[in-house]
Amino acid sequence: MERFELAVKAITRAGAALRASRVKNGDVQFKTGYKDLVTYWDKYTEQLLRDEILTAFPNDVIVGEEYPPSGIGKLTWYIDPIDGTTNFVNQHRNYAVSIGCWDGDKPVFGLVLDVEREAMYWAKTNEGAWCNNTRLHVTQRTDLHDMLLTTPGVQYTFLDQNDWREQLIKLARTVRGVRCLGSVALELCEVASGEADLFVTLRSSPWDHNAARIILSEAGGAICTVTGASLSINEKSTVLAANSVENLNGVLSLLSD
Ligand code: 2AM
Ligand code: CA
Repeated sequence: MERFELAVKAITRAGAALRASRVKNGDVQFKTGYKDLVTYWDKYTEQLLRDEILTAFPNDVIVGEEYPPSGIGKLTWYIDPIDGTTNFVNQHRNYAVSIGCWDGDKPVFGLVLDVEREAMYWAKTNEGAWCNNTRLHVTQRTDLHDMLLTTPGVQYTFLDQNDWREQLIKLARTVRGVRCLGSVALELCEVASGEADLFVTLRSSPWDHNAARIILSEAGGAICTVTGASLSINEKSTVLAANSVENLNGVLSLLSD
C-alpha cells in the first residue's frame, strides 16, 4: 500500500473512533493550564495512527503532538490526533485529525479530516486540493474590506497582551469580519476552500499546520509567518495565510505599518 492510501485508511479509522467517543470527566487533563487540554482520546488516536504508519513504514519519522518524535528515515509524518481539543471537549464538533507527509522540506501530501462533518480535505503536491470529491480553490477577492479573517483564539490574538496585538486589531477593523473556529488545520482549510480569505495565529506547531498548508497552497493560497518569513517545517511559529501572495504581502505591509 502506498503512503497516501495508508494515510486515508488510518485517518478514516481514527475519525470513526473519535465520532463514537464520549468524553468523560476523567478523560481530560490540563497541560499548562485550564485553557490547554489533552484527553485520553488525543493519546489513543495518536497511538492508533503511529501503529498503522509504523507497521507499514517502520523507518519513517513521526512527529506528533502527544509523544516524542520517533524514526530515522527521510519521510516525515506530522500528525495531530485532535486539532481543536477544546472544541472536542466542549462541543464535540469543529475538531480535526491532521496528517502531513513531507520528504525533507518538500511537501508530499496532506490530509485534514473534519471528523464530525466527515469532510476529508486532502492534497497531493501538484495534484490540486480537494474536499472529498470536490476541487478546492481560494477566493479571488483583492480588497481587504471584502474579506473574512479567521483566527483560532480571540483571547490570545486580540485580548491578551502580545507583540502583535495593536496591528492585529487594526487588521480586524479593516476586514469585513473576523471568525474564530478554534482549529488551525480547519481554518487553513477554510481559506483553501474559499470560506475565508485570511488566517492568522500567534501560535502553531508543525503538527497543527504541516498538513493544511499543503492543502492551502494546492488551492492557490499563500502562507508565511507574521513577519513575512517562510514557515518552518520543524519549529513552533506564528502563521499568516491568504488567498494569494499579493494579498499576503498586503497584509504584511498593514501589520508592519
Ligand atoms: P490543539 O487543539 O491541537 O491544541 C486553538 O486555539 C488552536 O490553536 C488549535 O488548533 C490548537 O491546537 C492550536 N494551538 C497551538 N498551540 C496552542 C497552545 N499553546 N495552546 C492552545 N492551542 C494551541
Ligand atoms: Ca492536538
